[in-house]
Amino acid sequence: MILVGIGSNLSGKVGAPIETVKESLNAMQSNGMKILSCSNFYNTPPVGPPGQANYVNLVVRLSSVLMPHGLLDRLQAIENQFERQRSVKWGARTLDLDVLDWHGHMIQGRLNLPHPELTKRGFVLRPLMDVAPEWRDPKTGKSVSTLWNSLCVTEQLKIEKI
Ligand code: A4P
Ligand code: MG
Repeated sequence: MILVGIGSNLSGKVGAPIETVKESLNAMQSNGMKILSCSNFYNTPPVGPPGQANYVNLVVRLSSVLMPHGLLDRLQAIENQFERQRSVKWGARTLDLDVLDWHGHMIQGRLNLPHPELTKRGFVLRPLMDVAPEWRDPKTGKSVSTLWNSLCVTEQLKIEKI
């Protein structure tokens, strides 16, 4: 399965983060990605430099004939279309589209798969459970619910369904 994580915490040309993420779904559909299912939307506290607004986070499950790097290129083009600036690592952004998994492949380089931070992040694991409860981390074989349950309860409670 192909899984993409979506995040936004900065208003852009189409409006507030929630509008940007909705529009990004249309852009993905027009760029060779068929959205099979979409998670709930979550309000999540920022991981990274302080002083940023909360994020809207979600995960989509896709079907696509695009190969992993082709998919990354299209996703980055969509980020740019929504005025994504790349200045501060983990800084505030209008749109972030991360490839979380591409059919269980493990790759290192310009594209790292599975996404290296995925297993520690409540803002990814919670929506991932909505769209792919059967998903397992290709590296460790751990299920998404096991990974979610290994986060502390205070972290889990910060991930609020919108
Ligand atoms: N890259 C490598 N692997 C991947 C992948 N699997 N998916 C490369 C997407 N990109 C991948 O990413 C930097 C480079 O990573 C890309 O050029 C690509 O070649 P970027 O999006 O330009 O910069 P970044 O997002 O600041 O860095 P990074 O390391 O991708 O950060 P993350 O992991 O995306 O985290 N807090 C909350 N609550 N919610 C969020 O969504 N997101 C981040 C960003 C931080 N804190 C957050 C959230
Ligand atoms: Mg990113």
